[in-house]
Amino acid sequence: MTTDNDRSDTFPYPILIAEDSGFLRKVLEGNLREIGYDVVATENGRQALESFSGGHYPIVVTDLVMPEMDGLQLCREIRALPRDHYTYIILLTAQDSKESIIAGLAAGADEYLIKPVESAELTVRLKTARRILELEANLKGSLEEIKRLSMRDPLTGVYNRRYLDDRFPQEVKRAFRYEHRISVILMDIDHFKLVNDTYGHHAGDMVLRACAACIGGCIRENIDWQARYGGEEFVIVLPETDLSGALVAAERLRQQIAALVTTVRGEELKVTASFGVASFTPPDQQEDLEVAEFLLAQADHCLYQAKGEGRNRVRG
Ligand code: GH3
Ligand code: MG
Ligand code: MG
Ligand code: MG
Ligand code: MG
Repeated sequence: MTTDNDRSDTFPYPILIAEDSGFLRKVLEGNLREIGYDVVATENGRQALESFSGGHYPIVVTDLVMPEMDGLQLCREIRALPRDHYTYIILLTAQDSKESIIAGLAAGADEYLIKPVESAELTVRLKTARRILELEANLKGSLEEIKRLSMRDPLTGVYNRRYLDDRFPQEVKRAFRYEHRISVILMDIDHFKLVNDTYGHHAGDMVLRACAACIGGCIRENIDWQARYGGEEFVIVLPETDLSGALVAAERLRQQIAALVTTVRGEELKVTASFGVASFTPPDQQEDLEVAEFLLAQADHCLYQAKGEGRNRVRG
């Protein structure tokens, strides 16, 4: 007996079945449809594998003894395929020996059912399958969220140092390979300690947020990107940009930061920032895995110069 509650009209994917007996195939297909599942029916392992490779089938129900490719081989083939989602495989067979059960599970089946199987049992077995698939989907969602969070600076929402360390060398390598230019700007807020000391840490945080937003609004969308490098330091990466272009961008940024007003509890705060700029032009340099590090060091050196020469300026 099935009730409306057991019905599975919310499962969004068809179940892939492999069964060489035309009669049993029809019966199984009828049973599955009756309990609310869509079905794609195939006649042997080979056909099932073809369908599987071209579609999305989180649940497979397969016979064991079939011509061309049997259920054991189908299990092995599915398990060997690189997939980004789990496949729950149910072996459904008349072979009820212990050896056969062990062989089926060893080949990669999650469940071994002995024919004949009633709709009621099929219903609950499929619920087990869906619990596993749901668990996997939830875990994947959590992992994606963790990955997203691990790339971001929680205060400003921009990329963090970890992301920079990961992506910047890749971009530099790509620039080298394709003989593109790439530039980097290192920005450091001037006398930021004084902001904290005068207005408090919270006000400092607000200024950092405002600066990140200001940078975001100032750079080319989907081409340039920024990361929070340290406390009050930001790195801006400018692909396809030479030194003179990057100096222009840094100067524009300098002016916008200097014009930025952050209002905290009625107080209007203004800051300036200093900028170091470095650029990579392919023909001038030998291939060097440390180019990314070198560029950042060079930008840091220029930033130091900007600070030394009185701050609120760009040096490259
Ligand atoms: P300079 O012009 O030489 O760069 O001077 P500075 O005061 O900006 O530099 P310094 O390195 O002496 O101080 C940086 C300050 O940034 C000190 C630190 O407390 C503050 N800071 C770092 N991270 C944060 C943060 O997340 N929030 C706030 N409010 N302050 C931060
Ligand atoms: Mg068979
Ligand atoms: Mg600093
Ligand atoms: Mg500073
Ligand atoms: Mg300092």
